[in-house]
Amino acid sequence: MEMTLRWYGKDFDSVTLEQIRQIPGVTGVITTLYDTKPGEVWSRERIKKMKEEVEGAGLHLSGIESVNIHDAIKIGSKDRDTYIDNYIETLENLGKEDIHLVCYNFMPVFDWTRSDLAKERPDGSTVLSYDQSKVDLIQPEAMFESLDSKSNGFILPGWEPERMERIKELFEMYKDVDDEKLFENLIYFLERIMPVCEKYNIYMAIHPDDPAWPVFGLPRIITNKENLLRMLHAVDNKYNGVTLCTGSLGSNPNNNIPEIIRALKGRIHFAHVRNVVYLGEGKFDEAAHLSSDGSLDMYEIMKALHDIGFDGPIRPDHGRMIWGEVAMPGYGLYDRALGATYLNGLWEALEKQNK
Ligand code: DNO
Repeated sequence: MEMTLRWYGKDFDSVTLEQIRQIPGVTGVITTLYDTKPGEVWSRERIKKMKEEVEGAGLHLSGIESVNIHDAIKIGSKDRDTYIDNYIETLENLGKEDIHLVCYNFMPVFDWTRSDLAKERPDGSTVLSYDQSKVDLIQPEAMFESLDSKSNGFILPGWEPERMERIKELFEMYKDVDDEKLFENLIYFLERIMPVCEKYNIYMAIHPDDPAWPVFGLPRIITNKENLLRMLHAVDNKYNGVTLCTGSLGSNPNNNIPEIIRALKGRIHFAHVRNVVYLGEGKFDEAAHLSSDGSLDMYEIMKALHDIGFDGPIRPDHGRMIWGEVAMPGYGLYDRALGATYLNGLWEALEKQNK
């Protein structure tokens, strides 16, 4: 296991590589070229520069989150092959620069969705929160405006303004795409990219849908154990793998995360570990990483990862906003550093117990 932190790049993140380097036990960074658009080819020069910057700070570039997928690929429109060709070129350039992990998602239109970016908890910290009954009352455009106005001036991943400008058009394009169609389009994409992944040893790690159910009537297919296994079996290649995100899967209490981890043995290439407080159907708050602060048992989760021999990058996920920090919601330094330290502590205990 390699403990990492997500970093958006110095033009987009309030956290610096120097700060990340000082979190005990964090040796890697998961990053991206945040100003590229889905469908664009990432040049080898830019990838090289990004890698040098991370390595220059004494850290390892452990993987990319995300290389986003153009909607044409998800919709399966006529021009999808052009965008898949571009994606393949990006993968080639990453491979040539010795980068071997790519996290992506296959959620239509939006990436993750929340109804509140700064819900106050009793201790005065603020967290991201979701309430389906609130989401049911708003239109996607209004949702974007409300999230954008509360993002502390940061561009939220998956909620880029350019994408939101086209929101009506995008919904229209998805009108004939149901779960099965979306699944077929995912498989088509994976089959086309597997040869380049094999050639350059690039592990693809799909991120689960967040929350783990359809939002705004759009299909969502990476939501539970059955769907994850279906997708892994459909393209039964070790390079077709998963980002095990405990918070996304954990938004649905029917998902037993340790059981899912065991079922996905060998195909989890990246782990996002965080806690959520389940508040009733379609309703949850994010929480500190500690088991006692939320509904998930972090010891059992780390134990399952340890038991299956997980050896990929792991990262604390969304943190609470604490100690007056102003940062991208979910991505401040302080609470994620606490999370990393806690997860490292659990891991050390598991290692020693199993010696
Ligand atoms: C949210 C993240 C997601 C994730 C993408 C992966 O904070 O977990 O935005 O990076 O879904 O493509």
